[in-house]
Amino acid sequence: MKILSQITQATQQLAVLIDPDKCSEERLSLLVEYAKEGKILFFLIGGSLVFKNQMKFIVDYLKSRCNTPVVIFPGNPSQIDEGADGLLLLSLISGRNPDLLIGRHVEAAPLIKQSGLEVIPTGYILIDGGKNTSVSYISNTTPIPSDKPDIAAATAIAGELLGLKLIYLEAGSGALNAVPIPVIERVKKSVDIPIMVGGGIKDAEQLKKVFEAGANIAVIGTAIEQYPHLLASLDI
Ligand code: 1GP
Repeated sequence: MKILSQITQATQQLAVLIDPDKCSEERLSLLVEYAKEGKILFFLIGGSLVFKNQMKFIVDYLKSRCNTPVVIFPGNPSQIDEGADGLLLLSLISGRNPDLLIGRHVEAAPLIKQSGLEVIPTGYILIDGGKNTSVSYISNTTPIPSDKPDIAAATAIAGELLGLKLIYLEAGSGALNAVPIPVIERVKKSVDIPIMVGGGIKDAEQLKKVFEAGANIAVIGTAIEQYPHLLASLDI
């Protein structure tokens, strides 16, 4: 089944974000075991800043050991790896940086078109997570204030009307605060496309609240990076 169809049908499913610079073979092998147990809907690989040349190794490692889809979450076009299954084509619609609304897309479009990757057009919306994050700093954009669900909802509706297929509400990796529940609830009520929520989710209790607020998919990176067995305790 196509990844977007899986996302659209998903309720309360988990995507695990792998930062290619912070990934060991030991950790990957644990993630593969949890993926085989059905705990992970798909892997996301990438990040705002990636310095080590490990993308291909990680993609090949996962693809050769389990059937869980591998989706590129590109911080820049150099992170696109043809061996993966899909790609989030991110439009940073909470920001006003033209490069991240259309510029990078133009640069990468021919490569993406010929890659054979399943492209998932995604409205990427940054929500203030209580501290400045890499994604906000590197993208040179200001997140939406966390107490402004109306702005988040209007932004998500605009993304849906523009034809995007997925909304990703992002507090930023390692955020102090996850995306607030009222923001998730408001966005969920406002659009008919699926919603993915990530940044700062640290435990099972928080994850449950994010799901109850309406997230189809939750993304966890840092907490699982620090303690992969967290996956065992999650009710998914
Ligand atoms: C970042 O939303 C993801 O893009 C995951 O964030 O690392 O805080 O889990 P964390």
